[in-house]
Amino acid sequence: RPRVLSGIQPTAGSFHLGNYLGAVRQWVALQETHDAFYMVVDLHAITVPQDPKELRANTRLAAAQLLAAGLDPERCTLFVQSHVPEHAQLAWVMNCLTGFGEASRMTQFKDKSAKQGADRASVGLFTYPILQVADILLYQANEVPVGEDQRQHIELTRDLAERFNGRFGETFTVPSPYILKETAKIYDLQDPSIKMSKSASTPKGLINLLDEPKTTAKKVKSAVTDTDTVIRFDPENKPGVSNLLSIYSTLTGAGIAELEEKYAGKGYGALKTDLAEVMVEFVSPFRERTQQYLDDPETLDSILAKGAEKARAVAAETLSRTYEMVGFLPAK
Ligand code: AQP
Repeated sequence: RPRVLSGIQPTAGSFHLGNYLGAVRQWVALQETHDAFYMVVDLHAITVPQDPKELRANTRLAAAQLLAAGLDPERCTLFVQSHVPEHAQLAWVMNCLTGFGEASRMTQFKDKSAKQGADRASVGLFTYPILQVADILLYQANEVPVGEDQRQHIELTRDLAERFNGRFGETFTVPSPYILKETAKIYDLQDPSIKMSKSASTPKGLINLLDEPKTTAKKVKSAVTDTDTVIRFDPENKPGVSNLLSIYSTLTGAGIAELEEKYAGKGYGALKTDLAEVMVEFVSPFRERTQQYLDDPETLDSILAKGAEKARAVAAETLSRTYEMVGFLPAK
């Protein structure tokens, strides 16, 4: 079976619709066909300041949401990144292989550090993509299911894997991004020119999966569209409507053309009312299942402990081979 690896940050509490449609939904599907490793990336979370208590609670909350979304610990390996120390260890080796200029070109760092003020951004935020390289290479992943915003980091992973293999000998699998066109980028409901994101979106533009279903319905109904009335998939000229159609289509399995036909001659109101209903039907059981996992932290922690054990077996082997290739003297 080919292998997949991906991760999600525990920082925001609730996952948002972009996280789910862009990434987690694919994770659930891929556990059927792939040897799948999924993790809650708490090491990445501390690249920006975190409250320790909240970080711990949000890490459990992220794992509970992944299980609620449909990850099955019998079918995939689900773990917390800091439970597998090899991530930080391989990241150091990868840091030493990366050019400063090369790391400086990562657009996510540029965007995020610009928001924080360049002097306040941590070195961790700067090297975040290189930790991500280590995350992926440790598991010899063939594919990495992510949203479009991560494409550049997967490119860096490919470059560094090839560089390492070229310099020290064949060690790492060179991975490919797994990005579904339809859901590669879910847009903000109030400003469809930007991606839906926990840091850039306004509360009204961001669908948090754990919001009250009532709130979710309200946000969908007040989504920004355009002054035209035609319901047509045309991301360039009608980004708001197209975003709603993508979301609707993915959540229900109805094709875009089918939806265009269904709503021909009807107003935006009808589309939004129906989509609000679809969203409520999706988020209500998701919220309940998440709560069930949170109510039983012992079971949750034991799932994560088993996951970490399985992950470490693979990670330790790759790290030990990497150390050998680099020329570190083995400890007796
Ligand atoms: N709007 C989106 N559309 C499609 N995919 C998205 N992803 C995030 N936003 C969208 C994908 O979700 C996965 C997990 O991402 P993350 O752990 O990096 O989450 P994040 O970066 O904290 O999410 P945000 O909201 O994008 O955070 P900020 O505002 O900090 O940048 C990834 O696969 C990502 O591609």
